[in-house]
Amino acid sequence: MKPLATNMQQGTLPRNFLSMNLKDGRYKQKPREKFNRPMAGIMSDTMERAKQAVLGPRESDKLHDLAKVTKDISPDHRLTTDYGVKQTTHDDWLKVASSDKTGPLLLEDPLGREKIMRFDHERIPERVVHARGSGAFGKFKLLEPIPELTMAGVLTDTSRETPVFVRFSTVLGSRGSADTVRDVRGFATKFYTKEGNWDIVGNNIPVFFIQDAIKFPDVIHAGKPEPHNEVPQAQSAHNNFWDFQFNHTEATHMFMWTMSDRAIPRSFRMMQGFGVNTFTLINSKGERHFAKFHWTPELGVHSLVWDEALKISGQDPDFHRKDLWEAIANGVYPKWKFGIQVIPEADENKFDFDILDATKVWPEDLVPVRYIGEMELNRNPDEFFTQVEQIAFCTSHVVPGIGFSDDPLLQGRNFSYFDTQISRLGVNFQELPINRPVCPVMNFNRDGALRHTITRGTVNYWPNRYGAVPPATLDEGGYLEYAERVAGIKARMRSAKFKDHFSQAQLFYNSLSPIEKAHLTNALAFELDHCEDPLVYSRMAQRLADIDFSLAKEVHSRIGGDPPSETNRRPNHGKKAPNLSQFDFPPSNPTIASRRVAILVGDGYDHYAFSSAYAALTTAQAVPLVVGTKRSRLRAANDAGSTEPHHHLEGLRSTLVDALFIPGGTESIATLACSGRALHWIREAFGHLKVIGATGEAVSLVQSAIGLPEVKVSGGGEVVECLGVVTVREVTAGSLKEAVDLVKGGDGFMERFFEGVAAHRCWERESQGLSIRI
Ligand code: HDE
Repeated sequence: MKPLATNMQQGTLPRNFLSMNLKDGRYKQKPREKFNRPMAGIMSDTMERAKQAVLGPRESDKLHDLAKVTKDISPDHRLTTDYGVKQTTHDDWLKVASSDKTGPLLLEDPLGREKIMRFDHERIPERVVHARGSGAFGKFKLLEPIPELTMAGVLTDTSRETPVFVRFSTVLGSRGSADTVRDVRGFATKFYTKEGNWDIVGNNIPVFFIQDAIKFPDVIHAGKPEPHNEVPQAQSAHNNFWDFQFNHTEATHMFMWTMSDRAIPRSFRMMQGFGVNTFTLINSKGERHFAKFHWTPELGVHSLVWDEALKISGQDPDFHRKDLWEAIANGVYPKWKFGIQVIPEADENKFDFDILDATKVWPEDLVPVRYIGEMELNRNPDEFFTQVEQIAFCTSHVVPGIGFSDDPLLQGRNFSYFDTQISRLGVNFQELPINRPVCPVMNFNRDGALRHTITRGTVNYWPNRYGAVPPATLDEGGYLEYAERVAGIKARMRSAKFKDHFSQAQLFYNSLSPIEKAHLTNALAFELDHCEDPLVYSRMAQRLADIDFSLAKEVHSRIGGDPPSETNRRPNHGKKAPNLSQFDFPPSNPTIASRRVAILVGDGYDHYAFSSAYAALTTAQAVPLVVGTKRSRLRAANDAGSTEPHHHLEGLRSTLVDALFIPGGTESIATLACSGRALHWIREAFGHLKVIGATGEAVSLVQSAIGLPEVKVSGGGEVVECLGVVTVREVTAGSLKEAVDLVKGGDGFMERFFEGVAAHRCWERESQGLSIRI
């Protein structure tokens, strides 16, 4: 983002506007970092941050650790080979040549060979799933200790700040696929605790497709591109995925979640995270409880709308990656509350579902979530490959006080993650800087490809004549293996309760709001429309009748095929549970910080309205993006100022912003009114339920672009808000300046506009059937 000052210098601000804002320390503006920074910017910024990493008191143990291996590039450095010898060129292979003839290249050239051969081997295998992702550093703070449940220091010591790294991802797509596809999102957290690394390798959906790990290759093969032609990329909308869903009934609950809006999040920062599997907590008395882990975002849970998600996949495939980066760079750090659900060991069999079944939630009316901590992400990576790509999570990484359960999915995962890291990164993957614990590591694991720790001493085995590296006692913090009594027959089977595959699919569907149900119906109709085999989509319509017959009928009417039979259907039990609908998770503090707001202008725009809105948005830590009829400098009406837009109308699309503001100005509005693209901007933003603000002449432009008599607009100096369209025709100082108080519910133009932006979307438009005209 351009710094506030640049725009401020461009014209005269409304009197008292800035002084009033900036006196209020709450909205002190942090310097903005442009996403595509020039090289010089990167160097000085990285150097500064690396310096801070070494010296600064705010940096964590992990960042101190990383600083030891972090280098900065600078103009003071000179080019060398990897073996350290200075070189005189970046550009020319050693060759037999003269000034008038270029001859053959010499194999002798160590610089040329090193450069090309290093490049040839730059790629490592991408993750078999979750290949596409991005991540950030942060900290975890415990707010309420739980020593009665666990002895884990990270969950008992409130004086600690535990460094974390979080990687978010999609599941099905390859590393270069688009961010906004319909898919589950990974939410994997590595806690660098004083007792070793603890990884919660979770998703943004609380259940999974399968109950037993042995089914994982099948569910993934079915979802990935089909084997004969390798299409489609990063999509579940194809025959094989839905064929599997029909034949594998335990996936029913999960596919209902992936067809819901949870699978198209607005931002990684606006998703929940779930450990999914059942873990255990062990206290210092050796008592054990079953536990599930939850992350709940402070910003609330919000999604894209499907048409928007589809378009963003083409318009900005890095949308989520940039969103996370931009928010952190702008100092608007995303936060999540950390919660636990706990069931005492003695109550394991008291529920009508098996608490070790990962296709089931623990309904929150039966087992409430207790929020005990919070996590903040506050630092972008320095280098993507060595941090986001090389981070290696393992569900088996737990610390004393945290353990596994007999959840058959978790048990299999504990094997799989360690195995996959060995093939992806090599046997010494835990030595990589991003994976190294912040506590001492010592054992007799040795050698292997790319070992780089040098361990001195004459023995590498136990027991040894020196008694070197003895095991830790429990008092010294040794991991306590919970002495679980296990009895049974050796057999390939699951407990009886695992056989119920439909009750919670119904519970989830029943708990959604009407809008979410409509979106889920649309998603199923979209996906099954992409299946060419009538057997696949006809069977799926019948399967939906096991969840809800009206849903099955509606989807069938859109996709065709054999109609679902009413006689064979499973009755819907009608029960609901709290906190399954994402509407149950509004923001804890409504804010417009980090929301992207486009300001549409042409030459002759109303400078007063423009600069008031720009300043108010900046002060509120939103991201104002000036979108002009062209990107070269535009002048305001009466030469009151000028602005250099961030984008032109073709360069940025309405899909990439959260809201739209259009200041008046006769000439500017006349130009915008003649531009099909500008009209599409307004219609599309309206169709995607985004809040639109307009002042002066822009009011009529918005009115005619939308063309709906239901949308009432201002006729004079009064501020009118109708269906998320906020207008004032006669702009006075009074109508704009209240913006500082943001979402406090006043009557000023900016307050009403901000309220709408903070609410994410105007759902009323959709419930009135006014949004599907694009
Ligand atoms: Fe994963 N999963 N998974 N998974 N998973 C991987 O590990 C696997 C499952 C999840 O950002 C792989 O490092 C099996 C559930 C995330 O690096 C692999 C089973 C949940 C990530 C693997 C599951 C997840 C992975 C691929 C069934 C939600 C990305 C690369 C038993 C709780 C982590 C890698 C990152 C990654 C195996 C099921 C979440 C192959 C066998 C359930 C967030 O090891």
